[in-house]
Order: sequence, then C-alpha cells, then structure tokens
Amino acid sequence: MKAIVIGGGIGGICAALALKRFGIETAVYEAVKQIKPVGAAISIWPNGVKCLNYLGMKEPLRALGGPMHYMAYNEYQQGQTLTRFSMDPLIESVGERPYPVARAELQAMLLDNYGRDAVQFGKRVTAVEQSASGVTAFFDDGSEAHGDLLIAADGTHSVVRQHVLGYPTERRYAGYVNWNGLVEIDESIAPANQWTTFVGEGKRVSLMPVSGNRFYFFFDVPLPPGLAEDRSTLRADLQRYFRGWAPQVQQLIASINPETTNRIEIHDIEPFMPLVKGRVALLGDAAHSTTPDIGQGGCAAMEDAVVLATVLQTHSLGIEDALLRYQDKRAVRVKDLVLKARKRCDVTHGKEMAVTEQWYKELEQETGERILAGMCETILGGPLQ
Ligand code: URC
Repeated sequence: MKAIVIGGGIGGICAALALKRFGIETAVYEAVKQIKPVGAAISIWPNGVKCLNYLGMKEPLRALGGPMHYMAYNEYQQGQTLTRFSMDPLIESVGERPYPVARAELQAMLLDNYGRDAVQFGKRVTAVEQSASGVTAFFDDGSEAHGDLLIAADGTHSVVRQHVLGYPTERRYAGYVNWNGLVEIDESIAPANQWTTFVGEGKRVSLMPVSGNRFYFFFDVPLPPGLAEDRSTLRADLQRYFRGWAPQVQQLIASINPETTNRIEIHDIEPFMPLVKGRVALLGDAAHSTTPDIGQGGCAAMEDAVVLATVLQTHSLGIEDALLRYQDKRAVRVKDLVLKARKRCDVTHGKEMAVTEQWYKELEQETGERILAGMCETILGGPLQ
C-alpha cells in the first residue's frame, strides 16, 4: 500500500511517520521550499505528547520542551497574581506532562525522525483525481504522484479540501490579532517554570517557557481585520495597545525582536463534514481549523495521524472503509475542539465584555481546580489513554 501525503507540516509528517510505522509506503509533498510556521512555538498538551511518544519521539521531545510546572493569571495594571497553581494534578491525572516547544525545533525533530530525504519540497498540489484503483495528485510544476490513498495535510488554506467537500470553505475571523515570538527568559518579567498570562481589557499577554532559556510570548488584541501594520511600527503598536499595562508587560515589549515577531489575524473554520472522500482523507488544519485558544491545533493533527494509521492497520475491508472509520472516530472530537477553542476565545477576548469581566472575577477565586478540570477533559478526549 502506498500513501501520498500532501503537506510536510506537523500533521503531514506525523501521518507519514505513523503510516511508516505500520509498514505503509509513504511519500510527502510539501508546497513551499522551506517551511516557515506562522507561530513561533506551540504548547503540546499531554494528548499530543502521547501521540509523539507513540510515534517514537519521547526522548527528543523532552529535550525541546520547556519546564511548564505552574500556571498563573495576573491582572494587567499592576501585574499582580490573580491565581497561581501547580500543573502536577493535571499531569498525575492524565499520565503525561505538557511540553511547550519552539515550532522550528518541533518541525526539525519530525523531519529528522521521518527522514528529510523522503519529503519533496516545492510541490504545490493543484488538483486531485481518484478512481476505483487509486489516486493521483497533480502539482504546479507539471509533475504527478500516484498512490492507493492520499492524505491531505495541506493546512488551513487546503486545496484538497474542496475535492472532499465539493464546495469552497471560508475562514472566519475570530476577532483578534496575535503577535508571537521567542525571547530570552528574564525572570523579572515572569518565572521561568510557569505559564504566565496577564489579562485585562479583553486583551492578553502570555509567556510560556520553551527549551534553551527562552519564553514563547504572545500578545492578543481584539481588533478589526485588515489593519495595515508592519514591522517598523510593531513595537510602537504594542506599546499603544498595552498603554497602562504592568511594568513586566512594558519590559517584554521592550525586549522583543520586531524582525522575528509574527503578526497573525486569528481565524477558524466552522466545523464541516465529510472529512474523507473515497481514497482521500483530510487531516490536521485541512480537516479542522481552530483558534489557538486551547492550544489544541497541533495536538489534534497528531491525534488524527495516530487514528488514521491505526484504522488502516487494524481493519481489512479496504482503504475506503478504513477512511470512513477514521472519519467516524475523529468528527465529533475535532468539532468539539474547534468549538471549545472558539468559546474560550470569545470569553478571553471580550466578545461580550460583561462575560469577560466575570471571568476576571472568577480568576481571583480560582484555585486551579476548575481550570485543570477543563484541560483534563480536553486531554482525555484524545485517542491514547
Ligand atoms: N493556550 C495554549 C492558548 N497555547 O495552550 C496557546 C494559546 N498559544 O490559549 N494561545 C496561543 O497562541
């Protein structure tokens, strides 16, 4: 059996690794010459970590992960702690810890484990055709690839999605802009072993430790889409949006590198069906695009990969049957994740300011129990328990 994998990002490489593990021949085709993720880092929650462990990357992942032992929310003006608690109860309950990692390093780890030489870069898919005997992908350089099945892990702007759905999808603007990047850890901004988030005015400033003594930072500001902002004004823009915020926040803005800071208008896609058609399966952002608000976009792609490989390995009624089983196992899960993230997004970013103010009040009473219970529920919905 041969699988064509479209997309060499997190979902594509995890899928290729998972299939390879079961002896299925794979070839990965990536549109760009060099992958440049729009996010500087990503929090891999235990459901995602378990998938990477399962795919044989337990040790290299640990080396990339930052020490996120505590979690805290601070109020925005003085930077005082609203709540702070240990992640240990979560880790004990689900059996694995979360690892925030730099995206470039995660990508390198995935490629090293799969084999860089097995990925063909600069292959942008333009069309997909399938018959009773196989599937063909056509690329913009005039070349083609043939296989028994095709896994479309071609991201939120997926070209293959329309082949599966039969109609084009539109992304939905989530209402906020996210600036993110990496910065050297400075403990006068936040503790090195903690995920720290400053909240107020429907905005947030967040810091997560990754390896190499660095913080992943992100700033979220509710804004209309399409604003013209560029690197040359990036620091001044953030200073303006966060005027009156705590000294730690001002210090962070002063210390970031505008040249390597990403600015993204956050979108998601209304959950849709089907996720498969015949011999073609959507996977990762191509199948479900979420806001980053519960940190589950990458994790969901890892889960998809494990489930897809498992159904192909464990069933014998053919590829089309196995892909339908993949869809059955994933559809509710990924819809729940997208909608849960959207709900958190709206509360965090002041969609209804009274609701957001109520959340700030609740954070003062929070012992960690409620927040960790919500995370546990999300994590335990994954395929590897
Ligand atoms: N939660 C996460 C978030 N990760 O676990 C993450 C968030 N990355 O709310 N936001 C973001 O950009």
